Amino acid sequence: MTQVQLITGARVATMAAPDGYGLIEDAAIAIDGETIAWVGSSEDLPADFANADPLRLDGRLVTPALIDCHTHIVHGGHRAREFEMRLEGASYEEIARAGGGIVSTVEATRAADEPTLLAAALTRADALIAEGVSVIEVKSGYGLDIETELRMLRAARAIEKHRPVRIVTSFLGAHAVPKSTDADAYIDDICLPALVAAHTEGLVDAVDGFCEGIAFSPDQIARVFDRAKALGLPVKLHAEQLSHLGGTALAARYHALSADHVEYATEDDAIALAQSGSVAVLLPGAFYTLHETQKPPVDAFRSHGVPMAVATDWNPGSSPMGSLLLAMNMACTLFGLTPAEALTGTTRNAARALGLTDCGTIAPGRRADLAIWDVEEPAELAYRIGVNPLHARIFGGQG
Ligand code: DI6
Ligand code: FE
Repeated sequence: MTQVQLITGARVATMAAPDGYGLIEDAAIAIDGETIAWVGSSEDLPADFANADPLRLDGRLVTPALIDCHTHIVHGGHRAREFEMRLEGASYEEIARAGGGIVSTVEATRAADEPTLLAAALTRADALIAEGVSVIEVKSGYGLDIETELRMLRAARAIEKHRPVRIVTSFLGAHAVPKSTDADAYIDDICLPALVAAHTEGLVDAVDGFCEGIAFSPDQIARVFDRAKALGLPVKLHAEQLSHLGGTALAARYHALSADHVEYATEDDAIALAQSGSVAVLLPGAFYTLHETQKPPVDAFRSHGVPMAVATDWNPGSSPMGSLLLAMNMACTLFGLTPAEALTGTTRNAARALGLTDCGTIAPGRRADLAIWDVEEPAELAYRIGVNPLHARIFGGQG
């Protein structure tokens, strides 16, 4: 990789304006080390940034590099049989209650050592990086015992030692109740000690949970969140995915970074998220895979000013989807986002959903994490299905 210092002849979607793309025509971007030093119209480029050998882009579009703010890319095995069962008529909940679903991935993940988990995760990270992704959030939650939860998080952290990408971890011990265990006992005896051990090892950037009839109640999640707060960790929640249980309101009470899925969220939930400053993370891959019909309340999010992000939710059960561009397309076609909202959702608002303030827009002082696309219009990124127009990616100033 080579150091890039000046980009010229670009069409830049800064994503830094309050609405829309923040487009600059015939733009230049000056980079100092890992950081954006200047962005603007080429004719205004200060003389000190002039460079005899710029990277000339011939009108290509530059956006912030994409951010996938909700994934489960560290896991063992796959669930193709479950896919078949659903097509034969079984529901996600029925499969979960019959011992399939998340619990079957738990078995495969427990059986995998760290190098095996890492190798599979690197393949998945590569698919995202190939689409211009620079930050990937990765969750635990397929261990459900202390040792495997820690192993998953170690594998997640190791990704960035092997690839030019930034990893943000979430501890998701409260993801499912292990077979023949009581949910409350699991929280006390395994989930909370695992969280403390993982935090002590520096493996946790945020704490997540699955608040659902087939997983944990709001009261149980609240106990996990209380421990997170005591450790000084931010929280987020899988909330209102399959039913309305009050997870979104709970997340808002804890000033969560985000509430994710939120298909069954109400207008009151939207108001609560707006007041807490939490991001609504939309996951159309799970909605599509599970043949869901209840759409997230996008109009209420808009009217109450809730920032919306879009992510893959890449996991082996409800969203075996390795394309963030496809998630953007689905967020538009299935949930009615505009292409500008979808791109905001995988850049600026995705950074916010991870509590990151140094990326997600193209502005002086932000990290030089950029995606260069062979497209004319920013809307093209969400428009095509299964087409990857990435020309190049710059990560921390290196291209
Ligand atoms: N909701 C999801 O979409 C994933 N986890 C969750 O809580 C699904 C995980 C899986 O089915 O393996
Ligand atoms: Fe998820």
